[in-house]
Amino acid sequence: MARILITSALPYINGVKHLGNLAGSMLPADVYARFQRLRGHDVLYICATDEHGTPAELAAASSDMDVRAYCDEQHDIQKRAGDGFSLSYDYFGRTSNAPNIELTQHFAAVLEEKGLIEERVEHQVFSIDDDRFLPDRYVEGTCPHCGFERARGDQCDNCGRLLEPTDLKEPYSKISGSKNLEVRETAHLHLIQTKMEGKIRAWVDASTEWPSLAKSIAYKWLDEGLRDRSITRDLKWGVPVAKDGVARPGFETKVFYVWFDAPIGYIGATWEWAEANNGDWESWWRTDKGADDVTYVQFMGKDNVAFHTVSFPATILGSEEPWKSVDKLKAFNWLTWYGGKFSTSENRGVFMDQALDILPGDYWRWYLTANAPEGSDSAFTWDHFQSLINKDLADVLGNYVNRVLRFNKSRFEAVVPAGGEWGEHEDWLAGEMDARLKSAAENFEAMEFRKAAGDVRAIWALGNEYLTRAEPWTKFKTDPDAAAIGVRTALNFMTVMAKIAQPVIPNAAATILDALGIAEDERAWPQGEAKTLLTALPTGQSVEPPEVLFKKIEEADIEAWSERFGGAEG
Ligand code: B3M
Ligand code: ZN
Repeated sequence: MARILITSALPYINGVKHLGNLAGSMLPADVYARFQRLRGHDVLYICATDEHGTPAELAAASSDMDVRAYCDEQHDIQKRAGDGFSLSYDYFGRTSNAPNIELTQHFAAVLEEKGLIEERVEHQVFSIDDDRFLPDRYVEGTCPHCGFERARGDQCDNCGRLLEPTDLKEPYSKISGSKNLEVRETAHLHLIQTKMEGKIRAWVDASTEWPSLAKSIAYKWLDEGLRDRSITRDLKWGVPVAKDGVARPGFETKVFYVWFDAPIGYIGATWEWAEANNGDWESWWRTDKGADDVTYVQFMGKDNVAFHTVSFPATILGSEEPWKSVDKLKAFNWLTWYGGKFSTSENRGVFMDQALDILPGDYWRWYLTANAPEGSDSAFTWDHFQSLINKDLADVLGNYVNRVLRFNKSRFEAVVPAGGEWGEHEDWLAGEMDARLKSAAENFEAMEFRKAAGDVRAIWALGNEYLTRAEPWTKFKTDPDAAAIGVRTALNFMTVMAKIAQPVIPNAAATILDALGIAEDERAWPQGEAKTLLTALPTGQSVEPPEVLFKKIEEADIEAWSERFGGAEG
């Protein structure tokens, strides 16, 4: 039994995430966590809301709420959305909670001792009317590159370039609209990443188990050369720049930059988990306290990779303390909405809460896994969604389950029938199943989710092909024993079909396993001889058809949803 620590990028607090965010971090992390639990491993899956920084303050202000109250509310909303998608976090914490604050201040202190943090004077935009500095998104103005008039202080949404607030032309305050601004000098803490370059590169070189997307992004940043960066901001909401409860002189009105404390939040949330569950967080994070046998796996979208392969390692490695660092980093491209961006304001795309309004979580989980943006970006379209759901879930899986269980009920009194002998059709099924099962396990293990879903689908399809060969329907009248072995094998195979579906569609899989009378502790990933797996159900065990597993998506649904959320013409 291995110990596997899994984290997915922490969803930012300013509103419910869209399906693309789900597809590129939380969902694959969950699928992987479920798979590894089914394999019998000791898994800890940690996530949290990322709560600090200007976007949180601005979102709270525009809802007319105190920022803490806003974060409390949004945290609960995101927690509920995660539950609706059956995200099986062992803990869903918050970066604004006490453990993360303590850890962030600890790391800053240690890094400073090691000579990796320095105070440097910077030029910052100050608003005279608001009587405060305007970091990041608090200032907007004209982009110096493309002339876009509402560029934000940290980035231009039109040309995508990263900006400094002082780069903007005709700047104005996002708070009051005031143009009465000036540039003032103020001190900030800087993380001296340039001193860490060699160490980080050596660590990336040694990280042989990262999938290629993460690795290539890491090298791109290293090759461009690391830059020292400011890790504090003139804001109220965030981790105070203090040590042991005492504010650092000159930093009374400053906090740490959100990207400094957010990844530390993985550790903070594990600490929260430990407090709530009487667990030992250090045994997952400190290699001197038991974490040397932990495999740590991270999931995230490609825009977050630099922060996890350069900045966070600078914190962790720079401390020279025995912290666990990532072993496997799985990154994703974008899920697009018809090739473009998801956007609430332009009514393009489905957000997590809306998705659950129209269909249960399993439908989305299947689509987003089978269509994971792995090798390249992948586009969501309603037609594609409809066709995957109707074919894979309703026809191939759902229809098989229904046909077999209904036939068994009408002909064999809803119990696993005895009679008949294992023969050539069963040999055929066992052989095919064996090869596909191995491939499915390898692909889940390698975090190749599209391929893994393809194997799962191929195994489901074997069931239908077996029925065509064994023909229990036709044989029943002339040779009831031949029908019995056919149905019995089909039922046994159904247990396999459902067990391997558990990582991706846990609820539908549970419904099938319940119908087959499989106990909770007998639902592990199927391992061992194919023939043993296909003869495991005790004859005489009662098996009842479940309610319809998946309903088909109709043309009328597609029309209504395209209208509501945007579609081809959008
Ligand atoms: N909150 C993801 C984002 O909002 C960011 C991830 C943090 S992971 C430590 O883009
Ligand atoms: Zn621009």
